[in-house]
Amino acid sequence: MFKKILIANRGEIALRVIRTCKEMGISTVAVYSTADKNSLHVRFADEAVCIGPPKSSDSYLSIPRIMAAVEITNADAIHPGYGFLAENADFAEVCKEYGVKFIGPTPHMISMMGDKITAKETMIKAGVPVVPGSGGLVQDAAHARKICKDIGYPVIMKATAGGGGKGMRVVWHEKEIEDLYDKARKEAKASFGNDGIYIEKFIEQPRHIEFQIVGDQHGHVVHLSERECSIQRRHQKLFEESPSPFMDESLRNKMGKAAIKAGKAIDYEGVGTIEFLVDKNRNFYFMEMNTRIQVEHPVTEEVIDHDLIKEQIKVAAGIPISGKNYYPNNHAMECRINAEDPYNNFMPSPGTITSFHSPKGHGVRVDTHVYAGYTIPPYYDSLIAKLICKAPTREDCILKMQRALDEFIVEGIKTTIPFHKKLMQDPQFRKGDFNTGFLDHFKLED
Ligand code: MV4
Repeated sequence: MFKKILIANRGEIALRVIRTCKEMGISTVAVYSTADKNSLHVRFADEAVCIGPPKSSDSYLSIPRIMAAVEITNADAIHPGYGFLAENADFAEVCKEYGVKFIGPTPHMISMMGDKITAKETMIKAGVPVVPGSGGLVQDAAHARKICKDIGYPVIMKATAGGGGKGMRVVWHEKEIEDLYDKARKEAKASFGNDGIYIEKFIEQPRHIEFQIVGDQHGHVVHLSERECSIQRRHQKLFEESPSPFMDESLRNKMGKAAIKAGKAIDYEGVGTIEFLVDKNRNFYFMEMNTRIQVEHPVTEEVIDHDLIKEQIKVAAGIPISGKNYYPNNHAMECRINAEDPYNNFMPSPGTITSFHSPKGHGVRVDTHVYAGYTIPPYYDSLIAKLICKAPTREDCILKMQRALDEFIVEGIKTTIPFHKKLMQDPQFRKGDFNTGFLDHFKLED
């Protein structure tokens, strides 16, 4: 087992990893930018190294600075958390060359799944259902026109280097092709330095349902059931739950089998997520694979009663997993509490938290790095807390979440708490009747 893990991240996930390391008897090293010198991850780690100024590119995204921190502290493994360098194949490669274990998959697995065309090709070969499409790069506008005609409108253009919504264009009519192909390419080039585009049939009003998987170094891949993540705004998830209200035993078995196939196709090592689009007729399609621990992992932890960070560290150390799948034993939900103003287009609201009281009681969990007096720096993402509730049924879970949201006091900044209170009261939401288009028509005020 590792003796010392360096956490190449900040905020709640850095704290989350430190907690599990402590419970496993592993020493911890925090790294931090000057903007984070008063952060709890710095305080609770056994050692802390300042790695640079606030700008991410000069601190949390700087591979040389992080490797320098590894060098001076003698850490034998790195946990990347999510975001920053978590899905950077070059970073995983540097770790390898350096002889420090990157807690996650190999550089090859990261780069294969990072390129969305390669990911889709891999899944087609493995027999995982994917959205019908171009099956490779679009050569030019004339080629795009032919593909669209073959697939049938509407179609969606996506960046092969993308993911998470950037550079996507939905095409409803032939006359839009030239213009939207050009826009998609330019946006992809500007965002990812790669203008490769592919085309798929556009699935209307799908649900986003993802499967958590774990693979070990001995060829076992299992699934830990699904999370429903359809409540998103501009590709930012705001709320997740498990089980999905849309799920039934037959669909879970089919999707679970497909998720395991996807993991086995690349001999996956680590925790990962297989994202699916699911249409109203319960057809499901592989969309992307995330090769990291995700923000919403606590939802799965609560429904299956296992520590996913511990699983990650164990498989990275070469310990085999049990080989069996896990199924939800209860219902769990996560509300993302962001420092954003839900009444004003979710505008970021950094600043000093003047008072903070987090909800408590049975079945209530709050993962956060903030406290009264803490100043949220403007340089990083706006997630300040994750409120996770669990209960025997979805109905009970909603009631518990409402109670917990009512107890949550955050003063001095704007937060997404009012949004979640309204969401919990929505009749369609309460029925479980929603899809990825839900927030397009959601009104906070009236
Ligand atoms: C799609 C789609 C419909 N059809 N692909 C959005 C994020 C990126 N990962 C892929 N996305 C979508 N891809 C096809 N072929 C609809 C979306 C989509 C979406 C997906 C998941 C969650 C929220 C979404 C919101 C808008 C569009």
